[in-house]
Amino acid sequence: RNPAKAVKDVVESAAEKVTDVLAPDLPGAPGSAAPTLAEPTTPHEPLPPKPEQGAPQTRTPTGATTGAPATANGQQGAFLTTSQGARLRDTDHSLKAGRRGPVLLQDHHLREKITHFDHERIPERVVHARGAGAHGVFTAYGTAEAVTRAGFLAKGRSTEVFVRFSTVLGSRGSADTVRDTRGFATKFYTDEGTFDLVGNNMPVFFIQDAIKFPDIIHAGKPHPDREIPQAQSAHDTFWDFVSLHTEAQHHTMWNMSDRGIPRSYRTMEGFGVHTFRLINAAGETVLAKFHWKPKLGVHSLVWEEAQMLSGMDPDFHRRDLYDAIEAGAFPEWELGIQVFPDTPEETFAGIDLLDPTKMVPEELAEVQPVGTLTLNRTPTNFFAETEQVAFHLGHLPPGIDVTNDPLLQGRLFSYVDTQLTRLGGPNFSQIPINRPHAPVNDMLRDGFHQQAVHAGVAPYRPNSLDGGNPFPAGDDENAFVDVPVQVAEAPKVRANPASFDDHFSQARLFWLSMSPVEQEHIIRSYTFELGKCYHQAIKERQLQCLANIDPVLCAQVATGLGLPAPEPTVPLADVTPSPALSQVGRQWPADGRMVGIVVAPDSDLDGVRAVRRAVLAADMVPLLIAPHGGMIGDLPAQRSFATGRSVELDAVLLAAAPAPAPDALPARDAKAGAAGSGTVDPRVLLMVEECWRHAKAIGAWGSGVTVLEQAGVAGSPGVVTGEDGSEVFAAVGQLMANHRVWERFPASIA
Ligand code: HDE
Repeated sequence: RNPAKAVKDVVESAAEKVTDVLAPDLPGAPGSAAPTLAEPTTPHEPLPPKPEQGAPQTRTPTGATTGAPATANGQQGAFLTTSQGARLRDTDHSLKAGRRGPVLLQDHHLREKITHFDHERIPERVVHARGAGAHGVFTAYGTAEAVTRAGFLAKGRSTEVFVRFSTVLGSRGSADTVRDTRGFATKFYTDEGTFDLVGNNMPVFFIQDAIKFPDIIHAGKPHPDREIPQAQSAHDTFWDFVSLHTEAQHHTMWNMSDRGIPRSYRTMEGFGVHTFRLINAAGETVLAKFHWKPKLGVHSLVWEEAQMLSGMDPDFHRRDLYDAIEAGAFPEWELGIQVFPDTPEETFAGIDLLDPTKMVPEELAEVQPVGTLTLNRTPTNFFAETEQVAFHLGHLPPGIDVTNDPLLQGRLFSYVDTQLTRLGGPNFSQIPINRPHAPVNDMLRDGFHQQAVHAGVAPYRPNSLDGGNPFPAGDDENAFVDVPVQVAEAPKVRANPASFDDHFSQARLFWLSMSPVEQEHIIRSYTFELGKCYHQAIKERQLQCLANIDPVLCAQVATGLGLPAPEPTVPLADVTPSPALSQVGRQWPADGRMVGIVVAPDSDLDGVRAVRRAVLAADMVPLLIAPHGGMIGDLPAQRSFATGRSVELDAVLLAAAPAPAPDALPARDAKAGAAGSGTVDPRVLLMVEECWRHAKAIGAWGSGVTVLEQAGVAGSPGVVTGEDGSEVFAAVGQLMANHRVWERFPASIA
């Protein structure tokens, strides 16, 4: 399947459908004689799931059957029933003693319906509550075969996957575009047992030891007294903790960078963070770190855009993911591994591989591609799949093992434990989305919500009553290997290795690897977040941390806060920057990008049609924005000036200079009475101003050029004009491959 062509077909057919819906001879259309849509009265079977949207399969036999269909989907037959299958006549009225009388206690249908509703909500995840998931497939290149025996990484092997992306701090209903770390958790349903790679979009973590996890999360979550702010790190308790517990400084730097506000899940990198141990067929081991590389490149929002989106479209990332998949523009990532020799020191190039606050720059250890992940199916039911999916680091196939990273070790305990409360008991792996696709023959029995009807009498080993079943796998029968790593003869201590004491060198490495524009964004986010704190002592303490990372960074933030910049208290680390960490200076495919085209009835509609075709041919998505909804000539308006806003767009093209529509608010300049202004709808001017501020490409032709002049952006970088719309779009498309018109951002420290 050619995703590029698929997007084009879907977008074109969607545009046709818009036209169809608006055609007057369809039911419900204005002027149509046809009846409006009504509830059907003839009984029929439930509607089938959307095409290609079946629930996850299971290959796990559940033992003896009770007679219920193995693939029961919860909805069968034409008639409404109770949960026990008794048909019902009425679900709209309670059973009452007379039409005006009291409701009777005996109304068992009412009580069943309300009781179930009362318990529909389950506890949200204590962290990563807000998320979006999708199904897909992972196909291996075979390049990892030399270092791991994991079958799903063997050449050409395809494995079904479910991925859940998330923010960390916010509640389940919080906005997608807040400044935060993003979760990137992947469940590989391998035929040797499920493998969960439960990573983030940043390669390092706040803390080195799992015992500090409740502390960092309590500090980041809303204040316990007033429960504000929601899904933000810009508050006193967060900065109190990270400035005291300085091992958090490296991760905090990533949060304050553009990585904290991704443009899309599709443009995020993913990292396993910890170092894992891989075992090959010969029993040899290496240490390895996992990386996900997005095919569309790493791309972020700008802070004002992110803030506006939190109000305009709190579901921005979720919608983007689903829209892309449903349009056939399947998001793709390449899985890569950094491989290190498995030495007793567990270090590489002087970097302690067990310290999760440290990364290994790609320039020192290349990320070797091992396969491609393609997300190609949205969930059928959010709760059943995205909400009930349960990841766990201990879900490991033969060929992948853990290391002694103390953060990883604590996580091995936490993830099953949390499901006991969240999913109500120990049988969560029987929930459809969590069912392994490998045969399961465990000896776990009973417990809340047991779904299986296990056969046999001997769920223990050894036994003779069940014929000895289940049997342990022999050496050559691909069992999980616990690598017999030598454990040091050492006293029990609550202490870290000395290398864990370096808290600033990699934060400095990250800072020095950024382009001037990215550094400016980092300065602004520290200034914003610390500016939201009330306690002076916390701001001063964080400034001290910044001084230990880089005096220029510290001085700039101090100026913004109106505080003196302290001197470093530790020697500044001598580090080599890693250019791979910067998002600037590279070109990426612009597939799936949104191009707004502002049109009006007097636009050159043939020109607009040609531009629309050119946008589709470039695998981007054209959005026609017009003074009103409905049709502009024979073209459907997808947004009106009332519903469209710049933050949804990656670039804007102006094919008109529309006069203020009746629903427009008075123009700012018109109020001031400025000469020559006020002839363009102020919402169009605002759109252009915002696109300019957010460093997006802008193009105009014909009367559209007037808009650029009135918005005061004509002639500036990344603003293209011409006689012909298609030529203007060609130039804009080139600019979009850079992601932003970077030179438009001020870079005060350049
Ligand atoms: Fe998690 N984490 N975590 N975490 N984590 C959870 O598990 C925890 C950490 C990550 O989409 C919880 O099922 C501890 C690092 C993701 O369902 C919980 C520690 C990384 C998700 C938990 C960490 C992550 C979680 C909450 C410190 C990146 C969402 C609900 C030792 C490598 C998975 C749940 C999803 C979720 C505990 C640190 C990633 C409570 C104790 C480091 C992506 O078990």
